[in-house]
Amino acid sequence: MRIRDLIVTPIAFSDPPLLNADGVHEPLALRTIVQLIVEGGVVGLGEGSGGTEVAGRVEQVRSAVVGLSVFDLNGIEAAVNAALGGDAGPLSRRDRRVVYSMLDVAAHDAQGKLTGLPVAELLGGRVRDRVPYSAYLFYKWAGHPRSAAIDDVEPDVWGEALDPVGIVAQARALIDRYGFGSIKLKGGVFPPDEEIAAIRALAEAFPGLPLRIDPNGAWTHDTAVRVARELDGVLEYLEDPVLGIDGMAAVAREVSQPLATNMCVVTFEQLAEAFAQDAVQIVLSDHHYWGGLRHTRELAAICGHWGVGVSMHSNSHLGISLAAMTHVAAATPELAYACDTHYPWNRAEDVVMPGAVEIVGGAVAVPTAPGLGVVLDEAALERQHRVYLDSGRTARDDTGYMRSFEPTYSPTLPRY
Ligand code: GKR
Ligand code: MG
Repeated sequence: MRIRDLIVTPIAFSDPPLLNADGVHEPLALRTIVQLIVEGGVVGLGEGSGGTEVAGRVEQVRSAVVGLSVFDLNGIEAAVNAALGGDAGPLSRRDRRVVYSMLDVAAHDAQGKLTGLPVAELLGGRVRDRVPYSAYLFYKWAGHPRSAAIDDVEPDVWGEALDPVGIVAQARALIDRYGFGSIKLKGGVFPPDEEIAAIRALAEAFPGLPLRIDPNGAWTHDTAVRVARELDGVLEYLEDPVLGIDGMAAVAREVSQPLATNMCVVTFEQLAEAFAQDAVQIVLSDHHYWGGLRHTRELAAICGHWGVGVSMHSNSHLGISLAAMTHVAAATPELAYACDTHYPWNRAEDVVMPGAVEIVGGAVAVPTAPGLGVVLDEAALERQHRVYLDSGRTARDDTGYMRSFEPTYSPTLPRY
């Protein structure tokens, strides 16, 4: 079953003003949707990082993959690597994996449609029928500003969350709607004592629910150790309190709760050093940059062999990615934590037909239809592509957007 064509569609969709250590989310998030057309008419779907540069890189590999068997993942990966210049070329392995991952997902979707099997079965078989996700909380403004005045906002449905009361209200809204059974707070925004207070307020409001905080490396060593000690016994894990493998290892030596990362370990090449230093106790997998679904399984297996836990990272995404995350999570025995997902923040402008991947009772039921189990909404894809074109946006820039309201804003880390 040969690949006949590859269609690459950059899209943009609404995103609320979510605050993080880099700044604030812009009104539009960017993604790339790929369609792998296989002889006989089967179409495999993939979704990955957005922006002009990434979409261009996927375009660049089209002629290299056309003609290959959609079952030949090794061949497709080698072709992608070669078309992007390999190790001698301008792109890092991680950047090349970002491109390959979209094709890997699309190839798995096509393979499933051709064989009548859900992707989870192609990945070794499901070990769970429902994949739990966590409520992903963000400090946020009441809405995107209408002008350069930060308080002149167009209010959104979520409301403001700038203190413990707002964060608890946001958690309540997400849990009421989706039934989440664990909570992650994106931190690194306010002075750590305010974020400790938010975690304590969540612990009080939702007793027994596992809690995590992720400041994306915004803290110094001393701050990280202090926060970890103050929240000892309160957190399920502490995610990226500081930057770098050495920094994480130094914190890990002084605190008792597990440290997790999606920042200092993002490639296979970094695993040996991180494990040797016992810098992280949990790696957040993410098929979008670990090189697709098969390599995510390999990552989990390596972690399992080394006694390191596995969780799952997320960025702004839509339903094709949620389906792919759900299938690989279902087929990953080592995964022992609820996965992250931004989906509740972005789902209103999805490009797949509704209903296939819904978060109910805090989990997504693993689709049983062949492939990923989602159906492309072609009109929606065209609509969101038009939004992308009309926006003139080319890349995510949380810092630049923040600076349009606070010109002196500095993203330099550590901040606290
Ligand atoms: O969307 O603001 C965000 C997140 O901070 C995202 O960019 C991170 O990659 O969610 C991510 C994380 O866990 O670090
Ligand atoms: Mg993180």
